[in-house]
Amino acid sequence: MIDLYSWTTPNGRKVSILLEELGVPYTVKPIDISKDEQFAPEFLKIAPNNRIPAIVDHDTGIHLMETGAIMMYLAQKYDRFQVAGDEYWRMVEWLMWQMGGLGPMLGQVHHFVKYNAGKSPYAEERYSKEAQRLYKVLNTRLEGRDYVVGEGKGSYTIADMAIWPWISRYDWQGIDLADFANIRDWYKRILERPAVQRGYHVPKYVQDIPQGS
Ligand SMILES: N[C@@H](CCC(=O)N[C@@H](CS)C(=O)NCC(=O)O)C(=O)O
Repeated sequence: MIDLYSWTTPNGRKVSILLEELGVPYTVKPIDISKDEQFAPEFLKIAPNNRIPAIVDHDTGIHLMETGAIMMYLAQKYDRFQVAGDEYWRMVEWLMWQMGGLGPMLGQVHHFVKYNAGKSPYAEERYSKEAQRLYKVLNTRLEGRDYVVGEGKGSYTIADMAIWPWISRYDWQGIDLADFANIRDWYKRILERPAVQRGYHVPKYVQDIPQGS
């Protein structure tokens, strides 16, 4: 049995979507980051960076923070939503692109543009421009592909699951998905998956899922 420590954010949803896709039993332990529960000493024992999400796998005794590590661990454990051979490294490449680029940069857009508008025009411009650049990179990657890994129909992997929850906040980022047709189609394709619809609302419902307009 797996314990998932999480909250209603893109990083949290990456892992709840994967667990729902895997269809394995898990227990949700909500960590309300608006109440600073991520700093509780008990949580820090499994997540020393005081960020959600984290997991404890009681089958193996392992605990993990960092979504990249958690997703690779779960994909390997169940041998699902990953690919073999050279394509494995393509999947890792796009997973790391999300971890090191898309997530942190869009997080800055949320911070400066949505929550602190007007306080730092320089930061708003810098991160909005970076968001546009990253969307263009992803849109180009998705040309002729259903998913970020593979050609044509390709393979739905943890790389898609890591990227999708960040794109689901396109409206916070001042992004019109009509400008990125490949992303819009990919977004809607993944949105149709029942596991994604369930995983989005973990640990609780806060809003309807943006439909990609
Ligand atoms: N690189 C980390 C990022 C995790 C992260 O930033 N989580 C945010 C929520 S999306 C958080 O816990 N924020 C709490 C805080 O800022 O104190 C991962 O991928 O797991």
